[in-house]
Amino acid sequence: GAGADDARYYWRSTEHALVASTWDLDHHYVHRSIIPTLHFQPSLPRLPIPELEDSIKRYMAAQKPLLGDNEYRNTEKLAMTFKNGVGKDLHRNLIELDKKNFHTSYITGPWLDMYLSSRDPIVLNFNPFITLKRDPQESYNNQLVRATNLTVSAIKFRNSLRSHILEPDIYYVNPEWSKSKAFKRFLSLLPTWISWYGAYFAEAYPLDMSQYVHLFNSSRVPKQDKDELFSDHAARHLLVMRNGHFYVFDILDPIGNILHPYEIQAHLINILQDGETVAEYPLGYLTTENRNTWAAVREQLLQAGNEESMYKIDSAIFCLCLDSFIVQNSTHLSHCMLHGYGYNRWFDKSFSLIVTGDGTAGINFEHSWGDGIAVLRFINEVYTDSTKHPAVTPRSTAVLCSTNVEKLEFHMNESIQSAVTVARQKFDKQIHKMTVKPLEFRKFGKKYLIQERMSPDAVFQLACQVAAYRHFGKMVPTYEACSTAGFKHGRTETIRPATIYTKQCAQAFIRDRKKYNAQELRKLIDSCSKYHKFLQMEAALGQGFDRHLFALRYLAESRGGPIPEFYQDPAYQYINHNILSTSTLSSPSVFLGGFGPVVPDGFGIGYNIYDYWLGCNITSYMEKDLDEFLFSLEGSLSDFFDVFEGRSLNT
Ligand code: BUJ
Repeated sequence: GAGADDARYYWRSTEHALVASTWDLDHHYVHRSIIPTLHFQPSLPRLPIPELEDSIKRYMAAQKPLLGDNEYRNTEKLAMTFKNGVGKDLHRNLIELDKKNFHTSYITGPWLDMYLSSRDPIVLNFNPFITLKRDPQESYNNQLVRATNLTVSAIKFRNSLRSHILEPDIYYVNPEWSKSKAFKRFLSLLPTWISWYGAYFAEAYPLDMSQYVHLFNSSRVPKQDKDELFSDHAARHLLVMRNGHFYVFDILDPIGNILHPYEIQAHLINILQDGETVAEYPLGYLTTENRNTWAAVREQLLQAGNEESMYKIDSAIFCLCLDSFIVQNSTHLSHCMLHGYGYNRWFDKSFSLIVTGDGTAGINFEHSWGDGIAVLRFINEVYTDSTKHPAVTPRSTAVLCSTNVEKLEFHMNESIQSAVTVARQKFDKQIHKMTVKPLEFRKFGKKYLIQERMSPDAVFQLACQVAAYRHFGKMVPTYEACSTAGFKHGRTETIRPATIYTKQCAQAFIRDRKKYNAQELRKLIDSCSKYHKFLQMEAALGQGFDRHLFALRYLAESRGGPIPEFYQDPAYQYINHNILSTSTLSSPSVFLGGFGPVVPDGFGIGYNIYDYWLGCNITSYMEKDLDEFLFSLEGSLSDFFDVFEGRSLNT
């Protein structure tokens, strides 16, 4: 391992010397938290298992707007039979099991299993992306400079995490004083078994930090029927992809210090110069395959003598993709980050940092190991650190002294080559079917809605419901992701934004447009907003119904007995066929984000509500429908604006 041996560098300007001399130990961390990273972990509350009675009630309430009277009655009958029979038994079992697994949550195992057992390609179906804003100093967006700076900051994040000096994730209700140093000192003095309560009394909610172990040095490995998560935290190398070629170099020395940024930069220059033409058989395509197909080809790769190279890919700290093209517009950007051209990605990696030719940067992540909150935290820290404390400047071009980059060469045979060709053909076909389009709505944003005493999230969700009602002529199953990271090993719960209130509102805005005045419509929006806020709170507290019913079904399956009739109800299957799959995140460092539809006839809706506007980015396999949906969505939002302003609707 090469350390930061300054004697081996030549500098072209005094600025380099300045940067180099300040490259001391403190530059190995993003910060040094007063509170240790895992301080709250032992005293985090456990994810509650809702009462079965409550879950059934919530389930029936969510079914109501989706079903006709007869279907509803039938579903109700099945639900009652389940609740009083086999469901009761399963629920009791689930509670017993949960008591025996005090270290985790009831959903952790089943949810991970759900991801790892799915045989669908992970690209488009599971991996989301999040794109960073550009560096505010335009010259720092040079691809090499930005890739170096982001990489160094990412490694600093990793070092902080490993040294337990990364600030724990905390959700602050009153950030002013509970974020103060004095309060943090106080919390750090509390013993870990009680620390959570200390924070709780100040309305600061510590979040689960368990997912971060899989952020670095990790990969999903394809296996027949069920994939595995692999990590090797001892590995010190970075994986870099360029035009489908694979390169690795040690980015940490044996005691964990980051290589000198100039050395990292020199390695990246070396890679950029080497990988100029696209690899003949880019193995990255294989990670876009059906998982069983990929698992079989992987076996062949191992047998053909590629064990060491595969290990280097899987154990690398993370994957840096240096793309060779320039981003044209935000649609092109979404395509690039969500799936790229296939050859320059390794979708199995826990995450890949992608930097395009013009220095646009984003993350594509594998979803089984963790959720949006952890990835977003990482992105925020990396963005802030790389822009406030950049490791290299646009003028610092180190003269090459890069001897430690290894290009991975693979032994191929005809069968492997044809597997790559087939994967490529399937991938190309699939991505061409997918459309993605953004929408910016400028008439109002968060500030306006709060002033109108509306929940911003509820208003956006309602706009989707009204648009869907107009588009499909009925209410459709809708999923909104909600984090349950407030609990030990919590993951997510589903909010169901299609409700009897949103149905009534949708009918008023679409079907009975002429019948209501602005005041009446406002009242309808208001009830939707209140109910949505309530559902949101329930979900965040682990009091939804989706995960509970999912876990009971999982238990029934793992017992090997018959699947209860309740789950075979077409209505149960329908509500889980989420035509609208939605997720939001808000962050000052994020420019764009998105994910694929979860059903062939649906939309994947990523959105964010900013202070003075709101935006969303929607994916679909039906281009014409997407255009119409976007048109309706904008129309609904404009209608709401008219209502808020006291104007009657245009007809
Ligand atoms: O629900 C879950 O358990 C996980 C969900 C799954 N699903 C995506 C299917 C809902 N995963 C997440 O929610 C993580 C998603 C991370 C990406 C979110 C993208 C948000 C984009 C906001 C930016 C839009 C701005 C547009 C401006 C024109």
